[in-house]
Amino acid sequence: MTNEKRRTTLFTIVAICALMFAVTYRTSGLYQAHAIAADSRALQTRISTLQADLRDRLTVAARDESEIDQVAWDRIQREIIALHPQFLANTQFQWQRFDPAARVRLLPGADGQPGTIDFDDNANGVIDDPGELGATYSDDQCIIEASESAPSEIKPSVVLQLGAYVPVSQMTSKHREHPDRLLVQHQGGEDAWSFVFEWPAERGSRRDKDSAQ
Ligand SMILES: [Ca+2]
Ligand SMILES: [Ca+2]
Repeated sequence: MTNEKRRTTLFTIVAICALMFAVTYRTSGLYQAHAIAADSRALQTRISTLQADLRDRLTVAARDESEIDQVAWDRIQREIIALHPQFLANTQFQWQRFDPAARVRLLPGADGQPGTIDFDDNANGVIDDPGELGATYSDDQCIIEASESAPSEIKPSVVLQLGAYVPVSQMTSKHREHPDRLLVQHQGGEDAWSFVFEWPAERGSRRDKDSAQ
């Protein structure tokens, strides 16, 4: 075999290998994309089933009892968890109520200083001035204080707005316009998802706000 023929053969082999690698890589990518899409659909289906079960039990409880109190809500949670024991492992339920005077407050976070400690977050020539509160990438915190709770004494802090949902235990009176809602949050080893479920649905919009992640 001449050198020219050897080069041609080698080039052909390399080209075929590259083509096979590209096809394999592409097929693998498509397979992964399909698998992710299938997992997402399966999760959404399970969340929809969970929401339907929640709605059914809340409807029955509301029909049989004048008010869904903490005892009834605890019972409903136990029933729902018994229906979906594995799916609801590491899942938290929280009944929330709108508090028009709740304070959404910014705090300086664990480092105790606005923004990042010892850093001029807002580039105004002053390190850790109050204007840095809430700086991006810092450890500053945004918290919600129910109107029935005492204001934070941590300084500096700023109230960004009034009005937010708080745990029902911190807000006794129902709001006329905003229905109560259930916050369901799951944090598993490999997955995390959450959704908000308004109740009673007929008092507000009947949408469930899902955010499967
Ligand atoms: Ca800070
Ligand atoms: Ca500054």
